[in-house]
Amino acid sequence: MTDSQIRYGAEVAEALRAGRPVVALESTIVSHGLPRPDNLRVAREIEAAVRAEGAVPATIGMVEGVLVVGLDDAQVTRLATSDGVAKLSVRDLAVAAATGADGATTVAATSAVAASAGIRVFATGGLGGVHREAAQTFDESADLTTLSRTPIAVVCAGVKSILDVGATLERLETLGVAVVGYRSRRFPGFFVTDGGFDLDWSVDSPEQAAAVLAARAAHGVQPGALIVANPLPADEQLDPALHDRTLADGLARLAAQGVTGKAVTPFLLAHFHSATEGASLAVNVRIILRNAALAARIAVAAAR
Ligand code: PSU
Ligand code: MN
Repeated sequence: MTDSQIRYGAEVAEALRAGRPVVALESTIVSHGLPRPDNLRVAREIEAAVRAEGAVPATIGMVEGVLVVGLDDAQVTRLATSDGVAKLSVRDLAVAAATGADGATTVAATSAVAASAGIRVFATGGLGGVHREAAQTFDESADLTTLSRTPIAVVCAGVKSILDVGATLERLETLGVAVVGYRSRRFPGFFVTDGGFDLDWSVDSPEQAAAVLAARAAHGVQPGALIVANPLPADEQLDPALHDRTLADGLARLAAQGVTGKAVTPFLLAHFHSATEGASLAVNVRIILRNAALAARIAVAAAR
């Protein structure tokens, strides 16, 4: 039998004990969301962006069946460069542990593990959500239902337009997940600044985001997550015309090749990165680094 306790990186364990700010980071964007070899470099840059704002990064993933909060550099390298790394949502964690798998955790799995470890802030790129055609396929990311019962702040750039953005926002409302824009009342569309939908609320500082977390904890009423939607500045977004063309082409290829299920998101991301000749990758990296920095500032404010 394998030992299935969660392991903590030494620095993360020490920071959590001392009540110092910690930011959770996911590994699926590293293993499945970004192309090699850039993915490893970016994984390191994300951690550096968290540190630069005074928080400790805790990248979460599974190595040989061991769930780790605070992967070390050798472990991140392994998940970034080896083949056969599984994409782990919450339901997969125990099965992967018992079978000794290497795995990268999605937003759902990362947030659930982070919250259970007492980490209050998590930075990622974009959330999973409701896929187009979901009315036929039922393909809705477990990110949404998991966030409905997971008390953590998730800093992201909204959801990609590869999804049904409006339906995703409706489901977040139904599931009781709070959504606030960061200095914006529009829900961002990941590569593009404006995803096309209004938000009811915004916060204008890391301190205000931390105050939301404090109020939620004090009330003890709402069990779910706080999504802090952090749009790219308009002059840093992917050219919207290029974006729309690439999306239409990617969706057509998806249908033609019959790609379904958990392969859909990685397929479309890879299509964007190759079809835009790296432009979408550069934008993707900027998004993640900005979200990591904001998450760290929120974690610092929440730890005060
Ligand atoms: N959206 C992105 N990039 C990603 C993902 C989502 O823009 O890499 C990853 C995240 O890890 C997210 C997961 O949790 O894909 C959602 O996958 P699915 O739709 O299979 O639940
Ligand atoms: Mn899915």
